[in-house]
Amino acid sequence: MASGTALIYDEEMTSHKLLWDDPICDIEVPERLSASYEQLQFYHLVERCVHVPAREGTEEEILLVHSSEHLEVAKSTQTMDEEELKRVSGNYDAFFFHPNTYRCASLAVGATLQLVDSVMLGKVCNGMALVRPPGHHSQRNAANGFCLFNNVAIAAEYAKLKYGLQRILIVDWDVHHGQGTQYIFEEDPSVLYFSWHRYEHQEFWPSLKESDYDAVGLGRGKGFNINLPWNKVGMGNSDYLAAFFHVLLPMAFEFDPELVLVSSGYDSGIGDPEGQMNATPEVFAHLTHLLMQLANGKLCVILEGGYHLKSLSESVCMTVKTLLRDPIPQVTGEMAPCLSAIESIQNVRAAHKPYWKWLMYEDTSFLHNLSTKSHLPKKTNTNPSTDHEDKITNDNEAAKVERFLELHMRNILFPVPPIRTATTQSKASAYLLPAPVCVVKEMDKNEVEALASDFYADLVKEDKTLHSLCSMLAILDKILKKEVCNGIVDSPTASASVGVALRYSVHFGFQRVLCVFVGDMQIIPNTEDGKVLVINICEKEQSGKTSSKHFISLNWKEDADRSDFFSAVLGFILPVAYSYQPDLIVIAVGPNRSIGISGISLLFGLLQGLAESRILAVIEDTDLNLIQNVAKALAGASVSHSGAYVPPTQEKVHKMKILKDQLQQDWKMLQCSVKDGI
Ligand code: X5A
Ligand code: ZN
Repeated sequence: MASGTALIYDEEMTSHKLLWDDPICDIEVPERLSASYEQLQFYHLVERCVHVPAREGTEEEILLVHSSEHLEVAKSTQTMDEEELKRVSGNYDAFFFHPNTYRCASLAVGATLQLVDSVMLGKVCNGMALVRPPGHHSQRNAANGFCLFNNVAIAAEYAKLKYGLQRILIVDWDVHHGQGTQYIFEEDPSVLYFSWHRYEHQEFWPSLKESDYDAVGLGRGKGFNINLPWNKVGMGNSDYLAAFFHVLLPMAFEFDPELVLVSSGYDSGIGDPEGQMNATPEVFAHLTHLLMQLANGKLCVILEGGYHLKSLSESVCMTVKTLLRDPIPQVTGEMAPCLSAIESIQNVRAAHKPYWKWLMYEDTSFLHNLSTKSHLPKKTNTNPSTDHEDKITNDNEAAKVERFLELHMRNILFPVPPIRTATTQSKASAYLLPAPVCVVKEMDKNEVEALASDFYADLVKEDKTLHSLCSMLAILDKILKKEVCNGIVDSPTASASVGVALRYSVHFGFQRVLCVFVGDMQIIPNTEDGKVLVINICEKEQSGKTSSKHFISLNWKEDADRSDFFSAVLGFILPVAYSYQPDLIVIAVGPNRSIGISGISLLFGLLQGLAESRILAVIEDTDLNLIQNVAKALAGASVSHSGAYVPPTQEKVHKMKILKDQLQQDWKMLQCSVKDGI
């Protein structure tokens, strides 16, 4: 299996620059690229990546998407003087030509294709291309919005042609609508295009009707264009994550792409003068990590916008760090999407209901009279949002953001534990090697007694329990001391082990431990102080135990070969987990589990986005295939889920709805519609 992360950067792409005064275009500066690269150097990320050289895109490649007229105009600018360049630039909405623009745009195309080749040929698993000019506004026959050639669209056509791909997902997290990309793939069911964008009821550039949520694609492409318009500025981490949980990810898993391309604009990040949003750099680590669960990890990230140099470069670093599989910093801020975001999410879900099986039984309906619709004429640099308190409204505040980010990054970044996964001499260890694994010596019984006698006396009734505690505690101790990131232990008495693990972690000082039980478990830990949140996934309802804020019972039974658990992971477990913000996760897989291996692998893969990726897996199931898959997921390998997604039955959707209604006041990331419960 491929490993490694490609990084593509060519200094020559900094030569494209604005030669005259133009207040609209003057933010698209060469320093965007050099500052990003320098910050990657500062964090020592460059040397950890596989350096892949850029190349020029060929005319044939550019013509995969663009007209020959457009190509000829672009080529002709190479020999123009400033006056002529200015005149040609004036033919487009927000574009400038420089004599070296054609060369740079051609390198941007070629760099993107080099990245696609590296990933598709298995030289690396994923990667990022730092390119200028950007691409997603560019259309078949026109430059637009700082974009000359549509790098990502060309890459998608190229991948279809060269590698015979049938399903490609494009995720456009730039704050502007990539209308160029939408036009190119509108009728194409083989490319699923997702874009969120600042929209403000069509008042924000490019102010198009077709950027709204009801533009779902045309003809055979119906259902394969997803627009999530933001009608307010100030959207933040929880709004972006809610969009992924409740819109993009379920669609993406049902679509089951063979390759994921990201139109990666960071103007959706805090401090950006265009976006006026509030998302902090670590959210891009989470978005990246979530997308790494698709297409067997084949993820190509291509730079688009991003105009606040500090915000841009820190966000680029968070993205690359995540591609390299470093543990992920906790996302900061209150985990609750704002009302306006929920309204947008509700509307796009309603618009797509006819096209996606997972939405079939969801009771989605349009929200036409948007409560947040502004009737005021738009003024720039005002404060239109009432949902968000600390947004960036002027240059002075943009400088404040710079200082904020300096401090913020120091607070959230932490040293990566030297070893990723710990295990004891066990079934799991064989599968982990030669990954960076530490095989831990069991604690001896006296040590365990000294360490944990306060916690386990009532749980330990047999010698075999004590024995498995020795292994578990040795590993947990290394996780708590940050010597390793995660660990896996097989235990004949998983519930007792978990009971002790939870008490030990809380005793150690952890404030929020998320504990997921899969299968039959006997001992249900005490959750009363809120320091433990239990999600119990079992076949039958536990007698006398109904769900409450910190004990959630999800009755779920999969039919053979039907992984309908995916929708519960994406739409329920993940939102609850992100709302809780755990600092440690314990996952126990017991006997008689009602969930298949792909569901469990997905759970392990996704939950690594939380708790700085600190996970203890306690496995009682003796299925070697299961142990191997969990070990792989913990070691950071991308697990293939292809073809595994099956939408849940009506009965299960109904069951989940009842739980959601009951819990969405406590765990606000569950909210995805306005009429129930808000
Ligand atoms: C790539 C990108 C923005 C164009 C804004 C024009 N373009 N007002 O972010
Ligand atoms: Zn943009």
